[in-house]
Amino acid sequence: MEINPRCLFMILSLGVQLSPAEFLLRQKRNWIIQTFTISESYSGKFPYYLDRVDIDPNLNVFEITGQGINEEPRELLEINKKSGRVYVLGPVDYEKFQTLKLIIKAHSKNNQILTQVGINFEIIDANDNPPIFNQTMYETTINESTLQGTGLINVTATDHDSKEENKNFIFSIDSVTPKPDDFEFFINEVPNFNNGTISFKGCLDRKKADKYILIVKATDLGKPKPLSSSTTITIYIEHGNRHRPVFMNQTVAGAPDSTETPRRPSPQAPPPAPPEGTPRRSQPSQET
Ligand SMILES: *[C@@H]1O[C@H](CO)[C@@H](O)[C@H](O)[C@H]1NC(C)=O
Ligand SMILES: *[C@@H]1O[C@H](CO)[C@@H](O)[C@H](O)[C@H]1NC(C)=O
Ligand SMILES: *[C@@H]1O[C@H](CO)[C@@H](O)[C@H](O)[C@H]1NC(C)=O
Ligand SMILES: *[C@@H]1O[C@H](CO)[C@@H](O)[C@H](O)[C@H]1NC(C)=O
Ligand SMILES: *[C@@H]1O[C@H](CO)[C@@H](O)[C@H](O)[C@H]1NC(C)=O
Ligand SMILES: [Ca+2]
Ligand SMILES: [Ca+2]
Repeated sequence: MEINPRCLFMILSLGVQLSPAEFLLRQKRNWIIQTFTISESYSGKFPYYLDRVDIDPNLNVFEITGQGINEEPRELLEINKKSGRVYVLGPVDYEKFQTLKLIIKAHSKNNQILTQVGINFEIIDANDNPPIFNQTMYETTINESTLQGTGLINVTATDHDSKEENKNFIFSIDSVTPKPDDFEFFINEVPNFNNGTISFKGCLDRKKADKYILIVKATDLGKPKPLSSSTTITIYIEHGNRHRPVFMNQTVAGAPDSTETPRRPSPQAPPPAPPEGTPRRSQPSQET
């Protein structure tokens, strides 16, 4: 929210002028902008001493208002009206607040001239968000005859930090199970608009494994400590040239079980090995 200092000053002047006793009160426009910085990354104890506001010794501060005090983020700051000492009472999130604007109102001790001082607190971004995948797991089914270099599946991650180095990240493949023999998976390391594409080099052979489980990591470039998160990608390999599977005795007691959706998108696909813990509902066709 932008506060126009002139408007505030006018509102204040009107309020003061309503009192006849203070009719002769003169207002002085005195905008001294002092700026402090607060690091989002502070991880020590609260409250902590931050800095001092230079309060003119001829002034009597009677009110300090604004963000961090009586506006969101409330009760973040405490400023001593006499000493000007500023204490930070809790953590602040740069992703929510980048600058806090406060107003200090004071009367001069001798002639009651009203003074307003604006002070700003700038929040410094820290790397406090890891890049997060848009799904905790992904799966896809690919044909055994898929050519190397083909994009198999896309993943997306986003990092909510603000500074470039805190929000930029790279993808990497942490592990592949089982370990592939004569081929390898890869992912584009520099994400294209936060998207990564999994591909492979070499030759797929379903006889060696009919599925691979990849742990893919997104790691940001934040300092001093990069943050990361992972996701699981399951890639089922299917035969390129098999017959349509025959499903036998799939329905119990008449009506088809509508909650039991097939795992594979392709109707040509042979049935997958059932995942652990689920009852086997169909049998694969006999190989000849
Ligand atoms: C991945 O994204 C690219 C670019 O948007 C798209 O062309 C491609 O079809 C996608 N691949 C898969 C497997 O979804
Ligand atoms: C996550 O990202 C992938 C790849 O960009 C996309 O295909 C998928 O629909 C997204 N999922 C969600 C839940 O947004
Ligand atoms: C890649 O990222 C851009 C921007 O975030 C998005 O608009 C696009 O849909 C994404 N593409 C894929 C394939 O996920
Ligand atoms: C797999 O490949 C075979 C033969 O090359 C083709 O007939 C079939 O449609 C493919 N299946 C998928 C899901 O792409
Ligand atoms: C299917 O189930 C019926 C009744 O339970 C049984 O008689 C039949 O032999 C089964 N068929 C196959 C191919 O398993
Ligand atoms: Ca941050
Ligand atoms: Ca980050």
